[in-house]
Amino acid sequence: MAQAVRGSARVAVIRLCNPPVNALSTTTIRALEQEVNRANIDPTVKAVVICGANGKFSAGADIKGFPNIGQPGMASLEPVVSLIENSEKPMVAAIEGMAFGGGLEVALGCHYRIANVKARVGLPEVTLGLLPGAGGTQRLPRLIGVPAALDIITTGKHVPATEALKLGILDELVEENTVEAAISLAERVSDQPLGPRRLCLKETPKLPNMEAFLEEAFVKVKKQANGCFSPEMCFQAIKASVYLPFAEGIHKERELFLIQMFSGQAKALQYAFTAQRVSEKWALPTGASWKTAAPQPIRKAAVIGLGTMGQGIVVSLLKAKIRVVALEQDRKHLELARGAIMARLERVALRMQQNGLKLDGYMPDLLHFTLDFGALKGVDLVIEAVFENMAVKKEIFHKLSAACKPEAILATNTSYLDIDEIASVTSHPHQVIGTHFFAPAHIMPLLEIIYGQQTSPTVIATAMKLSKTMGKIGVVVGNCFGFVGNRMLNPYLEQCYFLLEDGSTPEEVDKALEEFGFKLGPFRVADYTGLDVGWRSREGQGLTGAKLPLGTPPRQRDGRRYSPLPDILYENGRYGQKRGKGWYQYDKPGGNVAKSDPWVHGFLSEYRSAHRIVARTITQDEILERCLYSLINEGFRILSDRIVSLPEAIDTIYINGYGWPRHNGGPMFYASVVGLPRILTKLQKYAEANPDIPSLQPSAFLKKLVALGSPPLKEWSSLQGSQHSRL
Ligand code: HSC
Repeated sequence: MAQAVRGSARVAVIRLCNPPVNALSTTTIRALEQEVNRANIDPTVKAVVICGANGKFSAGADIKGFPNIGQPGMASLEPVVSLIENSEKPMVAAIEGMAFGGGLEVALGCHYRIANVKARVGLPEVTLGLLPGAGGTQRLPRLIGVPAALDIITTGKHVPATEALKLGILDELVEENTVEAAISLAERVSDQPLGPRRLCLKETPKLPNMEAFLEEAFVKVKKQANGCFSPEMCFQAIKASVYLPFAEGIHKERELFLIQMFSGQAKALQYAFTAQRVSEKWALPTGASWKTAAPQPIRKAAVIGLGTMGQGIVVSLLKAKIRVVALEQDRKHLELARGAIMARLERVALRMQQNGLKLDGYMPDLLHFTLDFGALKGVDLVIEAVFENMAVKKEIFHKLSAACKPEAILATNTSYLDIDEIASVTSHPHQVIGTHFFAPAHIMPLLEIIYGQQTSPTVIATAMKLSKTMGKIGVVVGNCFGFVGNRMLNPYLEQCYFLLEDGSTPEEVDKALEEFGFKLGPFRVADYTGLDVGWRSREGQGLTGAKLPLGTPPRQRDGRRYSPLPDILYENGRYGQKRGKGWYQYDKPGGNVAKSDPWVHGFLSEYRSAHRIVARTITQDEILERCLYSLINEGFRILSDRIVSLPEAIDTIYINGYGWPRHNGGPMFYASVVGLPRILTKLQKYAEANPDIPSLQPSAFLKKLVALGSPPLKEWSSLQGSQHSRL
């Protein structure tokens, strides 16, 4: 609801009120329209301030109402924005918290915009597969020019108020009492002419080389979009603001908005938005949940093991203003880590400044380096980030159990090891939890939070709260080898290697998956992260070639097919980019421009001849089906094992931690779009042709869903069995 509140003798205040974020639902839009009309005809009102309840202007159109768009009775926002703009009384937007999407469009209809210094503005519709549909694509370029509007609209970025002021989106910033400041601004301008303040009457500023600029910008937008259509559509609408009169531009915007609203990509992107929020609401089969468990405060944390992951975790904690004790095993590693962390902190501070974000305090002041476990006495949380070796981790947790206070949370950054086994060596196993960060840890948004058999709900709630404080997306998952993300990755990677054995090249596999929407294909990712990482993990599990018992037939292990290809490359010194050669070649060690490597092609043909494999041409469809369907199949197994019960959790993990293209909604959503019967049939076909690859055998849960007539994704969790869990 929008409420009218009398602000002063002459200024009416209209407050958008639809908790929690004042989303613009049909009811809110109608109420806003009614209040604007009322103010327009009230002769005692000289000016109007529009603000939002509870310190938030508005997060934009109500996403939950999108399925009803186009249906009778749905309100339209643009006419109300025009009503505001065309009012004969000055309209002032008082922005606190955020003005996003339709919220900012309402503010752009106002004649003046004043904001709190901590507010953020933006047009994030593109991230929902849409474009701003209430005049944003026509008014913003008129206000700040095409280059800046393109940047904001095609990326959907959140713009801090300080930057928005510099760009000219805002007229004034205040530290506090935003609404009062808006009322006094409204009083000051109540007799000023409104014509120059109406964006619909302005022309979009033209650049001298407008056409060339737009051509170049289009190429850039398309490249960055990676197969997602909405940035391209945003571009088209902004272009219309340059060449068409305002009314025609609005018409064009509407036309493009409706095309997008009903597209598959918009559905996938809106699903991804909701899936993330649904996944954050965890609940255990015991009934404990985010509603019942209260988090403990984390004021001081420790990180043990300051390799690349540990360094990133330290930076993430510092960014969240948590004091950190950083511990290494010897002086040499400690000093190396100190240098690397300080350099990262400088880069973070610089980036924050460039983005107009205020730095409260100096991050290094919160950091203490040590070699002494005794320094852990007062910490509320320890995150262990040493290399993946169970014996080493157990030794550390045994020490931690003695060194830390009993209520300290002991977290491990393992990416696949058993949390219960690690917890078993401590005297407080209920305080032990897995926090699986993704590299680079201070940048990647995902945090897999793994609970063990004895982990207490308070500890889970604390890990989730910490994740939010660090600006990450936490997803709670059960304990199994590889948890969710890496467990699903295994069959996918296996297929990538088997495809090379069967006749594909790394380039073909990467191309197929990059065209599907991954930013990098699996072989380019391997070169980037380093082939040594995978090798060490396999070595730890006794799975590298050198560890095979004598006489074991190659490409078979315990009756199952395996591919030694990545081990052979690693053992040939091909570590990836860091060595200048891996699945590709690079101009120098550390180079990042991948070029085809004749050595790799020659090696693959020799390998095939040695194993009497007749190479065949493999289509892009087969590459996609084998890689993606085997990954999805493992997702169904994870659901039936109740490692998570909601497919949304798997999708959130894959989008935010594994580069799955968001506009495809995540693997389980994608499966529901492709159709479960098709996935089952293809898996059956590939499993029959490859009986020694068990991961291709269709999961029992997938078969069950198909037998039930492929119910929609939101019903899957209720079909997993009687012991229903929200995880
Ligand atoms: C738009 O505006 C289209 C317009 O251009 C044209 C429209 C024309 C047609 C109009 C016809 C009607 N709606 O994220 P959090 C909920 S498109 C509904 O956990 P945070 C959210 O689901 C919109 N609900 O909190 C959650 O609910 P739950 C463009 C919304 O502090 C709760 O609020 N705007 C909602 O981490 C808290 O959210 C955007 O894309 C919305 N618009 O982040 C902004 N926004 O408790 C999307 C949030 O039931 N929102 N909710 O789970 C965000 O980015 C984040 O939510 C914030 C807050 C940064 C606002």
